[in-house]
Amino acid sequence: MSKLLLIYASMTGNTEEMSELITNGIEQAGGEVTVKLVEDCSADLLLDYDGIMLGAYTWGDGELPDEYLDFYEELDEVDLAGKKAAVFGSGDTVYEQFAKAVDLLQDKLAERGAQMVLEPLKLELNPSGDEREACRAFGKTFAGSAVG
Ligand code: FMN
Repeated sequence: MSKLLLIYASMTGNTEEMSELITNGIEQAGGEVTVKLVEDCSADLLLDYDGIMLGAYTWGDGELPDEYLDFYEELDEVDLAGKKAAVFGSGDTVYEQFAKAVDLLQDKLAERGAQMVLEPLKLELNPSGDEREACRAFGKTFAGSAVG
C-alpha cells in the first residue's frame, strides 16, 4: 500500500477541519495516512512517503503561515521526483490574495519534481455544506491516484 502523509497548519481550525475531512476520504477509500502539524516536520520526512498532501491557511498579504517558513525553505533541499502530491487550504475572499499560500505550496512541490495529481482545493473559511463532501472526495481521489 502507498504511504501517504498529510501535513498542515491551521490557526483557527478551518484548515484543520479540511484535513480531517480529507483524511476521512482517504480512509473511506481504504487508504491510511499519517497526519502531522507542519511545526513538527522537517522537509526530509517527505522522502519516506509516496503521496504527500500539504495544507495551509494564508497569512499577511497572500503569505504562508509563519509556521510553514522553515519547512518551505527546506523543500529546496529535497528531490521529490516520483512523489504524488496535492495541496489545499482555507482563505478568505475579503483579502486580495485569496488562499495564495496554497499556490505557493503547489508551485514549490512541482518545482521540486513532485507530480501534482489534483487541482488545488481552496475553501472560503470552514468547509460547509457540499464543501465537506468535496474535501472527502479530494482525499478519496488522492488515495486512488497515489496507488502504484
Ligand atoms: N486569507 C486569504 O485568502 N488571503 C490573505 O492574504 C489572508 N491574510 C490574512 C491575514 C491575517 C492577519 C488574518 C488574521 C487572516 C488572513 N487571511 C487571509 C484569512 C485566513 O487565511 C482565513 O481566516 C483562514 O480560514 C484561516 O484558516 P485556519 O482556520 O486554518 O487558521
